[in-house]
Amino acid sequence: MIEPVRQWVRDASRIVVLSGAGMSAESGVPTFRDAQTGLWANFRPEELATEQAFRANPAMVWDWYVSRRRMIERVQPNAGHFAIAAFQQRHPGRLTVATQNVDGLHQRAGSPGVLALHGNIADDRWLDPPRACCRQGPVLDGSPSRCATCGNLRRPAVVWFGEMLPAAELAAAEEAAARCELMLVVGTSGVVYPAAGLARSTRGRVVVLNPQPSELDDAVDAVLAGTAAALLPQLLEE
Ligand code: BJW
Repeated sequence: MIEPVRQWVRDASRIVVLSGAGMSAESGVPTFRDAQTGLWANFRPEELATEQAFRANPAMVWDWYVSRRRMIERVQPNAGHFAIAAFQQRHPGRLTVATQNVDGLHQRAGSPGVLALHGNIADDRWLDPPRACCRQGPVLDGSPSRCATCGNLRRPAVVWFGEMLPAAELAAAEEAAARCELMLVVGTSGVVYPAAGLARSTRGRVVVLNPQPSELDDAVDAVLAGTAAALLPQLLEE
């Protein structure tokens, strides 16, 4: 099946890559719903990646993000990230990356204009709208920094369940999806919306790249059963 998809890549003047956690699995970043270690092994993402979970136990959730940040700093983009970035450099303006990943690996591989739909784990922001008094205090005992005056907490600048995606990135991704001739859906279970909806809304061809079945398989033109680092170089390199 790979040769027809290679031909679709050659024919398409506008391509979208919609990536999920499996994109970074071969860099050593655990996926969400396969993770066997850490908090993901004991909590469902819907229980942990929420404002309510952070407010109920800020130290636990913050500590989990600190450990993930440290892990991500130590890993490198893989052959899949690099194949996408090299294609974009050879064909400026032809391929847009919309990613659910917060790890920054597409950007570190050299992809320009990445649409980071769920934010960036390296950044943080105020939990409540900042007041005049809000100044970042020291990080103590692994707990998030808080304003010494009003107690407002710093939190990771990622998108938790029940929160809006960044409006500009989502609008740009929706426009790219609406206009593309080919969408490569790489390494996502396809259960989280509105990101998964991008694959269902495009009128272009849609191809899933995933070693396991995903929720989107019923809605697409082809499924390539394989990994991101193995398949993307075969599809995108000339
Ligand atoms: C490989 C591989 C290899 C492994 N190569 N592949 C419509 C219907 C139903 C529900 C909703 C809906 N619209 C909105 C909702 C609610 C909710 C939602 O989607 N819920 C569902 C769970 C039912 N969505 C939201 O709340 C979103 N916000 C929103 O809609 O705002 C509007 C609104 C506000 C208020 C009220 C109502 C509406 C926000 C979603 C935020 C998701 N956040 C997280 C955490 C980010 C921060 C962090 O990192 O900590 O994002 S959760 C987690 O899931 C993370 C991921 O980006 C996301 C998707 O996971 P992903 O990437 O698919 O990973 P996995 O692990 O699930 O899958 C990995 C895949 O890789 C697997 O298939 C493997 O086989 C594969 N694989 N190795 C290729 N080598």
